[in-house]
Amino acid sequence: MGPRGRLILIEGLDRTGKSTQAELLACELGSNSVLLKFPDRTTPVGQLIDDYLKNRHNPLPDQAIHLLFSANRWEAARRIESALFAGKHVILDRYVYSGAAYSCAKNVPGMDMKWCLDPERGLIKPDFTIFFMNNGHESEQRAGFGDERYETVQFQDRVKHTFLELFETWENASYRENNMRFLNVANKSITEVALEVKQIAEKCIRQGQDEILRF
Ligand code: Z5A
Ligand code: MG
Repeated sequence: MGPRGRLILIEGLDRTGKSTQAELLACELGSNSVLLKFPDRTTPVGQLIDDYLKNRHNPLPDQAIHLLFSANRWEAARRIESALFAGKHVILDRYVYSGAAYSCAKNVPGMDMKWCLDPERGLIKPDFTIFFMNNGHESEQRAGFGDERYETVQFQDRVKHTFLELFETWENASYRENNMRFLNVANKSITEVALEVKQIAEKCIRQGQDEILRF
């Protein structure tokens, strides 16, 4: 059996170009890669999530939608594992960190970070996470901002702080140092960001690692 594929996550703040770059990276890696976007709106669970995000008056409780986002990842868990063991690189567009950061930023009593992370325990952890950041409020100038439920400047500010708290307090230092990179994409063209992402991904692939990490 050949070496297993790498699990590479592109995470980050809203409208920072995650989907654009995840697609470009998957193209770059070609048929030896699989691209998965979360939420995956094509599954039955994903359709409930899509309704929730598009309909601001959907009465689903915060706890229930949080668990649906997590279930949407569990739906894909076996597919991810099989692809990795078949030697394919799996590129993720958002994942567990978005799940915890958006829900926790709602400040719902009882839904603290631990509560938000608990349903994710056991999911495969990315071999490498690239986190896209920008300066201030560039995201809201980008196409489509404001179309869905969480897309307000005020909420995005809270999400940004929650992401940082999540990495500083809940992620271990070794993962932060060796398996993560914060990438400032402010004022960079799509091509410039793509080149940086490609270099990071190639390094991760070269380094290799047999052991599967888990949340
Ligand atoms: N959510 C959650 O609550 N819990 C969870 O567990 C998960 C998600 C997984 C929908 O997610 C919502 O679900 C999201 C988080 C929450 N809520 N919010 N906010 P989604 O992933 O479906 O969200 P989206 O609608 O795809 O937006 P996005 O992911 O934030 O956008 P993006 O992928 O970062 O950006 P993009 O689509 O690649 O690019 C946006 C535009 O900018 C587009 O017109 C590009 O052409 C342009 N672009 C991209 N890069 C550049 C550069 N470098 N320069 C100039 N313009 C650029
Ligand atoms: Mg996206």
